[in-house]
Amino acid sequence: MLVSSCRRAALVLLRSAQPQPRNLISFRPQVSAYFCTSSKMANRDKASRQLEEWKKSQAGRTERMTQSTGCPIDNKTASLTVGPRGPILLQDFTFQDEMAHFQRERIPERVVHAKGAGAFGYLEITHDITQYTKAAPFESIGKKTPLAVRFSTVGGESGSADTARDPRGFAIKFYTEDGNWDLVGNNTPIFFIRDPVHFPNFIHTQKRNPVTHLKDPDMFWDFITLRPETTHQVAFLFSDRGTPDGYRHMNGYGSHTFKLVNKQGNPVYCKFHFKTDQGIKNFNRHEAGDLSAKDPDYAIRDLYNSIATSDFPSWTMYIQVMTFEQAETHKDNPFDLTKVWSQKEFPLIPVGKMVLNLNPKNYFAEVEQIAFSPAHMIPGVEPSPDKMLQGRLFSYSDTHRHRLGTNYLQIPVNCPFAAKVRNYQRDGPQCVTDNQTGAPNYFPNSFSGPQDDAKYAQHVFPLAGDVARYNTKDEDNFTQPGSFWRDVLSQDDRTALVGNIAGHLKDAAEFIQKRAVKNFGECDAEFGKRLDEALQQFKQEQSKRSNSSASANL
Ligand code: HDE
Repeated sequence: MLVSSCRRAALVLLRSAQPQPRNLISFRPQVSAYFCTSSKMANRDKASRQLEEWKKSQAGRTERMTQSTGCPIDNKTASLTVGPRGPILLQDFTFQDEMAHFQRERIPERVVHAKGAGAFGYLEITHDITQYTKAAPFESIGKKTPLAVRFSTVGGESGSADTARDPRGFAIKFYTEDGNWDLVGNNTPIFFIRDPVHFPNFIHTQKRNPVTHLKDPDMFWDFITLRPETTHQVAFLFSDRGTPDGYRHMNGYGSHTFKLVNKQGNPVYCKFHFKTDQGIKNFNRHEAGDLSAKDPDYAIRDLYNSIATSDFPSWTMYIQVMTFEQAETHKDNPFDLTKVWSQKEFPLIPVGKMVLNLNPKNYFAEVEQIAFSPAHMIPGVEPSPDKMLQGRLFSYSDTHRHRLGTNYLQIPVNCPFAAKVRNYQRDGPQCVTDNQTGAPNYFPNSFSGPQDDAKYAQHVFPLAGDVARYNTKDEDNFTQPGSFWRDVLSQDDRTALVGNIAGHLKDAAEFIQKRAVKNFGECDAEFGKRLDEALQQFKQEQSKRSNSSASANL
């Protein structure tokens, strides 16, 4: 009797901890009338006042302090000792309980995208795209689907600066009636590589040198210049778009090519775009550098404060659509993640608006533990053959099982609360649900276990080809970055791009610099020439500096 009521209580608690769809949509944080009386305090932003606001929300109530078992604690100011000078007794469970938990506070940080900020909100549909997809969020105009977002930098550790030059992660989790759909994208429509086999090596070049534990001036540019398919993304990254002003002033992209399937079972290929309604704003390298010292958490603070003051950021969602016939005959490989789809050929189709209107209640519970995976799809959205996407379909759930455990989908922020999970999985470490109570744990069965349904079958398609390892290094790497240089960037943008690359590349070995100049010159001769000149200038300045310090030492 006791056990079953405990279980019920636990379930009620668990459910109340989960973000509820309606709450998310209608939630409006109190932009409350809480102003400090002292003029010094009045200048503090919402993020800095979090503790004061908490106190206010408690309205003078003080809760009983307990051990993690719920047992009340008599005195938290001293350990239990024999006499005032100790030693400590093993029977001091209040002390043991706290220390043992403290020793286990850290979970592994994400191997990439370790530093980030999260928020909740919704997607509201403004245009009908049911001719392309049966996916639940797009069912009808006006439909709102609750969602969680996590923005991040990629290469740095969890304590690194928010304004570092890096792509920004732009990951969205839609809580739909058909389960959670994760669109795990970036703020760039392209990526450095087109075959996932390179990913761990590429990432190693952005991390620390295994001997010096320092960022290494050669590793990144060595890899980049040996794999010229990186050129397009590197040109994007070293423009001022590589240092966006926080997370609100940048676009988001699903980046990969996906497949959409409609109610009739007809497929198209698709790209997802989220254009910022706040307008694009970037820092130049000097501003970004200054901020990394003055306020390394700039982007987290900016997002938190904007939501806390009801200045809710939003993005307009679009798709691009390509038919299977167009994909077969197009001059470019439509599944190559280093290339964009021309918006002239494949115009943006408006879909809806994504609004973020709710800050996390607790960072660790709802942001550190949120677990996105490109494999978390729903009927109506399917993978394309894009090798990079295929590689990611395995990686993410695998890393979550390591980082968060087998039952990571039971953690409230990850649990598909708008759908009901019914299957034949049971047990495992940290199983915190009712474990599907008495339902049969094997299939097929004759005892009312959950049943599969052919209406959810994926789109059927033929495939053929020679099984081999295809090196994609020498595919067309330079046409699109060339037109990025000529047609997208302004004269000022090009000057910034050259300065940003040279300022970073100047520390690499000379043979690597030469290879970089050659690759950028393949995009556009002027690009290569200007980069070469900028590097020469750095060299001259450097030798002038070392000559003058040598003569000062004489
Ligand atoms: Fe990721 N990536 N990635 N990535 N990625 C991770 O998953 C990986 C790629 C992206 O806020 C990891 O949970 C591989 C492209 C975001 O929690 C890991 C490949 C794009 C986030 C992983 C890629 C992304 C991640 C690390 C090459 C944009 C943060 C921790 C095939 C389209 C999500 C984790 C969050 C995180 C693997 C390339 C976006 C290791 C193998 C391309 C936004 O699983």
